[in-house]
Amino acid sequence: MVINHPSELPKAIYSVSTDVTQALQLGHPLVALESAVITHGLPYPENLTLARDVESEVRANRAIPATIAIIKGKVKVGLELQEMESLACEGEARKISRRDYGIAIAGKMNGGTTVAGTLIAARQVGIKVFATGGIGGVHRNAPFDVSADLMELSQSPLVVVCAGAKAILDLPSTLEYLETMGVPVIGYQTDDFPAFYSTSSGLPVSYNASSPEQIARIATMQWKMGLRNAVLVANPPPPALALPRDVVEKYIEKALADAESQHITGSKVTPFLLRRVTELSGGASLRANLALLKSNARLAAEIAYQIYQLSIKTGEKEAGS
Ligand code: PSU
Ligand code: MN
Repeated sequence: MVINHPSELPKAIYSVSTDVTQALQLGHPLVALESAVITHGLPYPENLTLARDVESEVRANRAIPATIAIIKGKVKVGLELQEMESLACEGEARKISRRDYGIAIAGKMNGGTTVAGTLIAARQVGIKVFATGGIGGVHRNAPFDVSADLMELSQSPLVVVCAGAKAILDLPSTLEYLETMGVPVIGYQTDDFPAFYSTSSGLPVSYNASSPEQIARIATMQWKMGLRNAVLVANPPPPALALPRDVVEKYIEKALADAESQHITGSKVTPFLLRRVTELSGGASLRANLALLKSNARLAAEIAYQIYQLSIKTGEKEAGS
């Protein structure tokens, strides 16, 4: 399905808020935000505060936020406060990756969209930039547990800002997979792929970009060529709140052992590991998590604004030639 205008989206499935529709029509900067972090990634009430804070962060940096979720079987792009509240505290929302869309819409469910789920809706609506915390990836010691996030990144023409991937994953295999699928991993002012809580995983990125403008140029050139893969931007967590790699590794090893002894499988693995690492580390990991989500929202808004500026310049050039 190729949508040229928000009004062409099937109304039985999509509901796009007024300010997002307006920004889409005017080509103004927009930042998509995921909601699995609200439903499955963070505890209540931090999840609700965070959901509101990231939206404010986007607005403060000259872009319109578009949090995406499924509410009573509709794909909502741009949530009302009350919808955010029900996702944050009701605890019945489904985790929405690609395979879950039909099930959740037909069943009139509520759902929090993962990176994969958010990418699907964002690209259909025409949003170009997306901020998240950490992407899914290849799991350790389970080579067939590969997050659908990776596949979706290979077929979604968006800039996705993350803090790398958590070291609960097999990070070298995750980066290999991204390379195979043609997804460039751009470090923001770094040569190292960050590991979510830690500023570095010790693994190299594809390129070190120094500014939001440079990232906007890279993405714009890919789109001009007609390439459909994402540009993954890896923004290290704020150093003041980042945790040392060896400390995080101890929590992860314990969490992985607990998952195994409790026979946790499938889509429950990631939320279980996230929760367990949070418990084991106390408040420190939660503080790092919240800070990096806001920092990613800010960088995403800056990139969206630069993409908008470039589109104006290109438009002027084309009109004048
Ligand atoms: N990693 C995190 N925090 C998260 C997630 C991953 O550090 O909240 C969530 C994201 O929504 C991501 C999803 O898209 O988990 C991946 O789940 P799975 O591995 O089941 O594909
Ligand atoms: Mn999985």
